[in-house]
Amino acid sequence: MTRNKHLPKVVVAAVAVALVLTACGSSEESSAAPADAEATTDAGGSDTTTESEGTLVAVAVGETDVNTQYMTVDPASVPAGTVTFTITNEGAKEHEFEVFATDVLADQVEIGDDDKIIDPEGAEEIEEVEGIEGGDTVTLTLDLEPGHYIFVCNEVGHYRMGMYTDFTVE
Ligand SMILES: [Cu+2]
Repeated sequence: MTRNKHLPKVVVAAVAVALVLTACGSSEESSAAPADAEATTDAGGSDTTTESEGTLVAVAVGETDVNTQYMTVDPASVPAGTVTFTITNEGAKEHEFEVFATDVLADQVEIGDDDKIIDPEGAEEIEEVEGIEGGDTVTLTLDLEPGHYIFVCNEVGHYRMGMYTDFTVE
């Protein structure tokens, strides 16, 4: 993925979130997903300035063709602490971003009859951002402990078509 073009977007998105939080009344219809995401910053989350973003990670999701989809993450390994994900939907379909803490590798998750994943035994669902529409970019800030994580999109069939990735917190 292109690295450089994500950096300005991160800043813009963070500023946009800060403005929404400050203004506290803007009637933008598109604020649902980012607001949900932002609300989950518990550890150290009292600080809403851009200084609390921590390590920046770029996630891209999209469709390669009708049978193939992707989820990429850069970098795939970060130090423990605050991590801000900028999730860009490069495709046309609606996607989601689910974060699980689990030892199971991203490509080893069982798929159920409904063509969605079955949460791995012992996996802890850390966060879920739904409804990321084509062309949208959302940010998600989490406080992550060391361990192995997987990210998946659990729209019907999307995991099977490749929309998952591993992530490590050192
Ligand atoms: Cu998807």
